Amino acid sequence: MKIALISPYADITAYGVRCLSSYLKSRGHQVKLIFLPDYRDEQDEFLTRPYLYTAELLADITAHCQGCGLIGISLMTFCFERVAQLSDHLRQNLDIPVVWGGIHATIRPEECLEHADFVCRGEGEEALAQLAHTLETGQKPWDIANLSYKQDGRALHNPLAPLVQDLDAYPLPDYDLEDHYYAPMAHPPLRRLTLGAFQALMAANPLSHPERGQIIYQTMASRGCPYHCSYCCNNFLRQLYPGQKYVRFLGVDRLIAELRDIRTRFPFLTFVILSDDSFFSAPMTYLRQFAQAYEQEIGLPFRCLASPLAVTEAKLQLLTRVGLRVLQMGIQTGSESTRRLYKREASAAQLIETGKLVARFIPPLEPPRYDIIIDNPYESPADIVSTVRLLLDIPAPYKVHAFSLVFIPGTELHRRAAQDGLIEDEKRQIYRKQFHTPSNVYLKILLRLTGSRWPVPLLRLLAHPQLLTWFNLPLMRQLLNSLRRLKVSRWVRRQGSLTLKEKHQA
Ligand code: B12
Ligand code: SF4
Repeated sequence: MKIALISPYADITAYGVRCLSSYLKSRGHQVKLIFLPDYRDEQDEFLTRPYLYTAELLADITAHCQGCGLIGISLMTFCFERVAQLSDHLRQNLDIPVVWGGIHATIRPEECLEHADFVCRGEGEEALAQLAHTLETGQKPWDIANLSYKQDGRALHNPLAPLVQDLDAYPLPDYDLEDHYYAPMAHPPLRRLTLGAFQALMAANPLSHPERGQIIYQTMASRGCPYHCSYCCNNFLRQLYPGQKYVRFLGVDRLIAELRDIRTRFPFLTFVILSDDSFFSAPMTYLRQFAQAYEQEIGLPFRCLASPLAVTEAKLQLLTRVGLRVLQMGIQTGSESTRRLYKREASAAQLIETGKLVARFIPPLEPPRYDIIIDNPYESPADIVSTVRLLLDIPAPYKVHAFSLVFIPGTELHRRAAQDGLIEDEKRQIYRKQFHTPSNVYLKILLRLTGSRWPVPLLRLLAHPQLLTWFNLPLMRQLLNSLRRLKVSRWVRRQGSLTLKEKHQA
């Protein structure tokens, strides 16, 4: 059967969608991949209204899906509104079943069934292949594990299949480029993803630095996370699989085979990002094997994520020796009560010790990236000050990424916030919320300065609760936000011009 798979994500990595595509191909199906990359979706204008596709783009996607036997769409929560629009349009204009999958479909299948014929919960390789097979052979798909659908207006949810433990059984993610299409900045018409267009789009990824000769390849060595932070999707997902091994790593040989394949296909990709939830949580034996093979066969600089409790000197030594250059680590808060709320296990003292340890590896490590969560309505100015103070106890340089807290549906924190009456309008507060749009811009700037060369005593003064409150007053907020918007629109224009350049190359 021919299946169209659509990715609404801002970047064309769409790892999960590519995994599905190659699996379907390995089961004898044909796949057309459609990417709708557009970094504008993170702009403030979409806080008050949904990001939707133009009528021309909808018509073009519909034309591309003609002749397929099944259409699959992937989504995270923040793309719900545009995916619903696209799916409704496809179902109105084509007589082809539409199936949704991805994290939001897993969390809220009933809501998704308002706009889709089928919903896949959890990992989708097997369910999607079986769905395609049953539809192709005229059988009924009612018994397929992980699938939800409606009968007589009632949503039915089939049981979940156990998690696949042997990830090596899956083929490499689909980077064939054949039958791959994209709409730059979500502008029609869809074009073929030529090698030149692929290169330009990868270079336009905010994590790439083409000016430094760094164009990224992003992938994952594992699925799952050993932690269960109350605001994170893993908190929801691991409850779906009680008693099962939740964190699973690819074999080193399989991971290296993928990277080798990518190097051969795309020699212009010069920097690897392992976006596993916590690559550092891999056992030392695994990391040793990885380091040896990576050094011998790949040798590119790389970036990965670590949970503070998983960082050890031995792991840092090993990985920096073979190319680890950027380490991203969640610090999230310096406040003891927020730490308990988040169910984060590392204490403030452990975070500072880990920060000091990491600092000893700069260079070859670049200044590490520390993630912090801000805009938490449960936090007092004193909690916020303790976060700034904790950061100031870690030796500079480092870069702070401040993310605005979103109550992701399905998580413990979402339940708590709903009970506490903090959620009035989910679309506005959650679905359209921009993780990068801080309500407290002063705090965001202050956090950025912590890892810089600014004198620590001055930053301690600037982190006074009174100042934090004062700069958070509506008028100050408006002023600071206008300045921030100027910066964001410059950035978006830059992405736009890169994509235009790519048009010429294509
Ligand atoms: C890598 C990653 C990214 C990358 C790349 C994302 C991409 N486009 O591929 C980057 C860094 C760009 C990114 C960005 C964001 N991310 Co992100 N990201 C991840 C991460 C770590 C891995 C995703 C992944 O590849 N997983 C592995 C694959 C195999 O799983 P999968 O994608 O879920 O796909 C499987 C199933 O879901 C299913 N499936 C998926 N699609 C479909 C479609 C069909 C038809 C079917 C049948 C099945 C199916 O089958 C797949 C294979 O088994 C996840 C956390 C996680 N561990 O999953 C967060 C995660 C998806 N991100 C999240 C968020 C919030 C974001 C941001 C919004 C954050 C931000 N702005 O700061 C942005 C969005 C950017 C944008 N505008 O697109 C949240 C989503 C929460 C939610 N409910 O929506 C997650 C779950 C993190 C978390 N722990 O909470 N992300
Ligand atoms: S460590 Fe990160 S990925 Fe893992 S559960 Fe916590 S927030 Fe989620």
